[in-house]
Amino acid sequence: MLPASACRIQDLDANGGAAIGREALSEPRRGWTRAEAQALYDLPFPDLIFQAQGIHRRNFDPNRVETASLLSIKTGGCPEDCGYCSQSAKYDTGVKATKLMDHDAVVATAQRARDAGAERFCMAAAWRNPKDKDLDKVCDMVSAVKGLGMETCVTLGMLTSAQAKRLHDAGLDFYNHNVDTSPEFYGNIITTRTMQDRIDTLAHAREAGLKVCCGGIIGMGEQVDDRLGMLALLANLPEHPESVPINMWSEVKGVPVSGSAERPDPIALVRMIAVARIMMPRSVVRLSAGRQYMTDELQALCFVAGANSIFIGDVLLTTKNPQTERDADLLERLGINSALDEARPDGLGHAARMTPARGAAAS
Ligand code: SAM
Ligand code: DTB
Ligand code: SF4
Repeated sequence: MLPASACRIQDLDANGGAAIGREALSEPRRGWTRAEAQALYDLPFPDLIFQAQGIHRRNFDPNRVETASLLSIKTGGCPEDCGYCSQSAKYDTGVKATKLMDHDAVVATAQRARDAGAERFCMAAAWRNPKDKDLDKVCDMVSAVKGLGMETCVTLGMLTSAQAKRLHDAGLDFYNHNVDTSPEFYGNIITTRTMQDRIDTLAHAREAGLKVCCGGIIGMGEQVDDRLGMLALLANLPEHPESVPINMWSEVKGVPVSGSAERPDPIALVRMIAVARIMMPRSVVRLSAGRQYMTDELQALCFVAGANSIFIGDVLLTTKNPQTERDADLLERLGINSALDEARPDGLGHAARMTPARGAAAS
């Protein structure tokens, strides 16, 4: 359980600065209200970024971004009706349903991802929930990927406590299960499972000893209030998720959301990342789907606001992600270190090139 620390928005001074001790601002707390989230969100942009950067620096290396790689191990044909998703069998999106991938093909893909600079491997299946015989196969995949020295994550839909325990015993580090949006907007997007179903699965993952990866999507036609409601929901979970993916809706033709979606204002995205950083100071915030629409400058602002994880690889599940070369180039220009650096064939990532060898004259 998180310590109920005393940090409240009313403890911030008129400029959004910390009127209370710096340490208190870095402590995770629960009991966030939407009004507090809104007050942070409404701060003048420089004050908001200053706050977020301060908290980021007290909890993380500000010049490092985590890299994860995604693989769809079972694509399409899903019985759920998530209105944003290309993989629901309810919509005509052109995505073909496949069977669960072969074990060796998954492990070979993970190995390539590791060699290309991914620290974590996330395996996703388009299921409402896994059948026990499929879970056996996924557990074997998890153990093999863990054996490659990578962090492991899976996202398989709803889990029972016993299934979560089995995944934990197989060596799984993280379970990804998103709340997706605010409780109020949820019913506009999904009707085949409830928000409470999702909270229950998150509790089963936690009880089994798994770390939790939980976030949501913006750009589905929701209001800023819904985005902040989603952040308050995440920040008021019994424990903050260790990873918080913020996805910008990755456009898919043929799904209900495509009628109402409007791509979020870039500044609104940065504000949201900054508020997530302040509300969940020790969570890794992943700038997740939607980076293919973002300029380098927007991504740079998101990193300054506290985002410190990305998916690498040219595809996410069924939609595009920036080319790995573009990501490596961007991080290089920003002087941000990552495992992409370490995976360079010359072994001379940013850190190695900027640090003069001992005894060498700096030029
Ligand atoms: N079927 C499982 C489930 O939904 O729990 C796991 C896979 S599902 C693809 C995982 C998450 O990906 C969803 O909860 C949603 O947040 C995100 N997602 C799916 N389609 C997306 C899209 N088009 N754009 C952005 N995020 C998306
Ligand atoms: C998450 O929050 N984002 C990832 C991962 N968890 C599984 C999924 C993004 C999917 C984007 C749409 C697609 O490529 O189909
Ligand atoms: Fe199925 Fe997951 Fe897509 Fe929903 S988000 S339709 S559960 S694959």
